[in-house]
Amino acid sequence: MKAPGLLFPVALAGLMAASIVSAYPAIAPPESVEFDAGKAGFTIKYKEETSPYRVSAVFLMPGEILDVKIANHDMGRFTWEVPEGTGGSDSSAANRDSSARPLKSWKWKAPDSAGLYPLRLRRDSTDDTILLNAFVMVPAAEMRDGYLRGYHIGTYPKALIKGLEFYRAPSGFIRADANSLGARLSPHFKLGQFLCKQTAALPAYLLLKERLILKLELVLEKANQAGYACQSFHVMSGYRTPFYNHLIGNVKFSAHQFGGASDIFIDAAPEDGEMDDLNGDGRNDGLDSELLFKLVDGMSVNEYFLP
Ligand SMILES: [Ca+2]
Ligand SMILES: [Ca+2]
Repeated sequence: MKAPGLLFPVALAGLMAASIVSAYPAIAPPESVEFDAGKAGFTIKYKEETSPYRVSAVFLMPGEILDVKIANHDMGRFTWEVPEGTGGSDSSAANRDSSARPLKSWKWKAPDSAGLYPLRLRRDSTDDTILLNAFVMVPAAEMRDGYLRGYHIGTYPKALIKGLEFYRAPSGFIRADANSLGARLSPHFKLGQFLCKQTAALPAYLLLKERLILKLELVLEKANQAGYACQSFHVMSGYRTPFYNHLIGNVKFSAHQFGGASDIFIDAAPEDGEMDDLNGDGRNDGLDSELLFKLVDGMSVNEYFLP
């Protein structure tokens, strides 16, 4: 999971082991912005995910129908906002609030053209809002000889690895261009942090699983609770194209190639592109990544990913 020759990143992939976080050595954080987990006062469900975050992301194929539900009970009325001209006639009819009972679910049809479409769900009584950034992907069917619109991706296996759905060959890719690089996927992570490190001009294309971003937010919150003040992680390796993975000498298919893994470290004090000295021993090394690793390893995947 780790790229060779790099500084002890912590790999976050697949499922995390269950058990409870115990005590970790905490160092006094430098003067910094207080960490805000970025949660709205309600929780939404979409695809297989559950998110309480004021900014969330979903990746869709053109024409795909997105279902968004409020997970909580008795929250009153919500206002659902979609970009003008999107939604489709069917979905707008389904979303019309004509009954006395407040709506708890909405549908949105992804437009045919790839891009970023901000969807908003606002709780009328409190103005709490979740911005759900919907990324409509470019179909993988457009790939020719391992290239998608000039970007080198390589080839995915046709069969599922170990029979797992997680490793299904992608049906589409997220487009990252100058406008969407800075787009937020969650309160503390942006699309541009997950690009493959291969040298290429924009637009680039990538894969991400919604679940990975939610996990990263959870780990980030735990890290802050443990005393490691940071507003995001340094993502050393996010998405890897099969082409790049092969280039760096990794011949096996890994979760990185399916957008389901990232190698991370804390780089906040100082923010210098290198992992921080978390245990305060004057060195940035494996002992520091071990602290972060313990945090990830000790987390339960059930905390709120499951209903
Ligand atoms: Ca640093
Ligand atoms: Ca250290």
